[in-house]
Amino acid sequence: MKSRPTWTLGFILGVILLRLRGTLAGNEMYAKMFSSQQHPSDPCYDEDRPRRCIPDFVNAAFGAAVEASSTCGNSGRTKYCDVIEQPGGSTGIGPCHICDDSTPRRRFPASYLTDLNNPSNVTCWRSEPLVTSQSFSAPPDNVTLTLSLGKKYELTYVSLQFCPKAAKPDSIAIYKSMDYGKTWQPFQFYSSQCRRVYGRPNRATITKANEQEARCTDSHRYTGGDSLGPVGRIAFSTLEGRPSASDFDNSPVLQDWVTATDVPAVTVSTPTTSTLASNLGTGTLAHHYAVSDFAVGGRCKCNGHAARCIPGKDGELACECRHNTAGRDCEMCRPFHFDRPWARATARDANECKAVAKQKLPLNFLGQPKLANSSLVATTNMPQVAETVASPKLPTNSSST
Ligand SMILES: [Ca+2]
Repeated sequence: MKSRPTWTLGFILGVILLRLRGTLAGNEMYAKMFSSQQHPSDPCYDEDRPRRCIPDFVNAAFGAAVEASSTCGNSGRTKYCDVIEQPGGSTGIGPCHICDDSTPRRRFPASYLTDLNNPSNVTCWRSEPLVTSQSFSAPPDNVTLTLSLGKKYELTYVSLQFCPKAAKPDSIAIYKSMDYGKTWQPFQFYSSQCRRVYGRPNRATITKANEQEARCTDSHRYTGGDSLGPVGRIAFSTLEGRPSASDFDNSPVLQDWVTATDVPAVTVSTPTTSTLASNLGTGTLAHHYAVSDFAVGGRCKCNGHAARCIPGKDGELACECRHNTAGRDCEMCRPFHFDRPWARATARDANECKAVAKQKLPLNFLGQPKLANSSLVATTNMPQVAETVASPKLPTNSSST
């Protein structure tokens, strides 16, 4: 009890010191927050000079919504059977199981396509069992997986990892949309019969004249087995084999080519010679597809004018635009910043949008129309268009530049 007053005093002093430190740290953070846009820590500026900035490379599919045209167990208990690869490359039917969406361990929802891909706990989406006719002329039994990114991305690769003990599709088409699913363009085809299934030559050469053309390849057949082999992954590299890839900055065609908001993959089931041989007489073969990981590697598309994408006020992902640009993809100039036409930033030139002639601008809060050298000063006087930055922007540094 004797030491209590000392302890109390020490405690109070401690609290005061902590609060002081807290206030100092808070002020520092406050100051940093406001100056960050014109600070070297902003990747879009080198001191005060605008420079190209790009969001991090990510798996844009991670956690994204996928719509599957068919999911085993969605309409109640369904029997599906393992597909076993036999020596010689043919496939047979193994043990059968039940899928049922209302039972946790029997669920195989589309969300398993884009969840954490943990090799020690693989989760698979499964299609309903499909019946493949043993005739080349029969209509194909397609399954479509549509991945929605919710924002324009520039994609480097698209990959699908197939699960073991399920059929590996012989033909797969990957499409893309740049307008949130209104229109679709082919991105890549896989088939052992490119000409027959997709009407394209196998492994065509891409020239400068057709860089936006989807190729067809049978390369997935040669990963160790009859169809997809034991590895069971297809990976489409968007720029591989395209001549302008090395000069991407100056190729609007390829910049367009890699841009996507949605990526559907469509399997087309066509009987291969070996399944025909092993199933002669049975007429049909019931099988299902199973995919553990649908991944797309790329960057949120901001045209070199933002270092990250964040959810906007409407909850939709948008670029955090710099360089006086605006729009979800920083694809236009901010209002009153049309002194030069909008352009994508390159390694050499940030191509920032510039304020219109000074006399036409409203005065800033310092009462000065001095804006030409600052990319951010005008913000508080300007209407906010597609602005996603929540932090206020102060002109503290502008008068010294
Ligand atoms: Ca998974």
